[in-house]
Amino acid sequence: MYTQSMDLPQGQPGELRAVPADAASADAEARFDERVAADRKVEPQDWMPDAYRRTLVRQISQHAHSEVVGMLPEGNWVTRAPSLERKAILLAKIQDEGGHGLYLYAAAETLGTSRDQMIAALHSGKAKYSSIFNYPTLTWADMGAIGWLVDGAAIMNQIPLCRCSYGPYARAMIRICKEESFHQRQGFDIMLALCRGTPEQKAMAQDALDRWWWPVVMMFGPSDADSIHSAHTMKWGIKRISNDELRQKFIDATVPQAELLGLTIPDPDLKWNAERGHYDHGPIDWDEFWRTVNGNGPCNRERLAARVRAHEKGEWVREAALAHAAKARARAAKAAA
Ligand code: BYC
Repeated sequence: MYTQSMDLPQGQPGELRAVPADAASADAEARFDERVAADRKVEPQDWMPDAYRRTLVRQISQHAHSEVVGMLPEGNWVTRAPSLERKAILLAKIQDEGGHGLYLYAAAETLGTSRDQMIAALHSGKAKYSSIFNYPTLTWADMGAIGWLVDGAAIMNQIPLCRCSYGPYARAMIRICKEESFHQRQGFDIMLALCRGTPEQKAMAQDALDRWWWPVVMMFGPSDADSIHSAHTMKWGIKRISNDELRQKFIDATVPQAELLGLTIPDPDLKWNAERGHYDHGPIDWDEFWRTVNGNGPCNRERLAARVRAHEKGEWVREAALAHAAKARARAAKAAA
């Protein structure tokens, strides 16, 4: 779907072109504000403020990197899935995450930033990816917890992004959310099977919930008071719902699911507040969050090293694809002559 958006005026095939800021006429900014206020999509060929472009590239590339790095903790369990069916499902899910990364890199490319630039920023440690993928996957129940909780949190965060003001990002999110919903169900299904199984299996499910709960609650980002980007991203219609509101929605939706599984959420302060109509929760360990975001979580180094290794090992594939494309172009040119 993005190849159409990439087809910008005066561009050569394969060349990234975005309308430069200095192409703006005097009233371009007013037209941009009007468009956003009227909830009409901003498209790649439209004029946009530089700060809007930069913030989109930051968020979309961070999101794309999260999808791709997010393949690693699950990839760790493909060979150890307990049945052929579970293996096939897990493989399909991981493959979906790679696809999500691809849609998102393509959406960011429409803003004039190449995939090579984004990947170089990830590999040099400059670009972020979601904190959640820096935690280890120790047992099969972690595959259930990731699907149920991590994908569950991702859906909560991503559904509002389907209404994001930037067209290519919003359209990518629609497809991604459909797939995430399947991912969430497969995770819950793993948890349900374990909770209906032997006492050891149920204990494994509880242990996974104990380890993943707080990192997932943190996934929504810093509290609203500390969210440096929210004011702008909300004004521009990129973000529609704040970090804390999404976190609360996630907790409210997940508590009954844990009850159905017969599992205990590891938060002694978690209780229904009838006055607010929401669950109250205990304090979040923001030191742990920032430690992980800043590169010092349990698996940050391992994850980045695995990505860099995979990229280097894939060099020959990229070279072969480019060589093949060049030969095909030459053949087509010869045939046309
Ligand atoms: N981890 O001002 P704030 C998936 C950073 S993958 C790391 O609130 P913003 C899946 C933030 O970037 C789903 N960093 O920022 C895949 C900023 O730093 P910079 C991933 C975080 O952008 C495989 C600083 O903290 N989802 O579902 O307004 C298998 C201040 O934050 C995090 C997305 O990427 C974090 N958790 O709001 C299974 C969704 N949180 O950039 C599942 C798209 C915050 O200034 N992204 N930071 O250096 C967003 O919605 C927003 O970017 C966030 C943060 C809500 C994450």
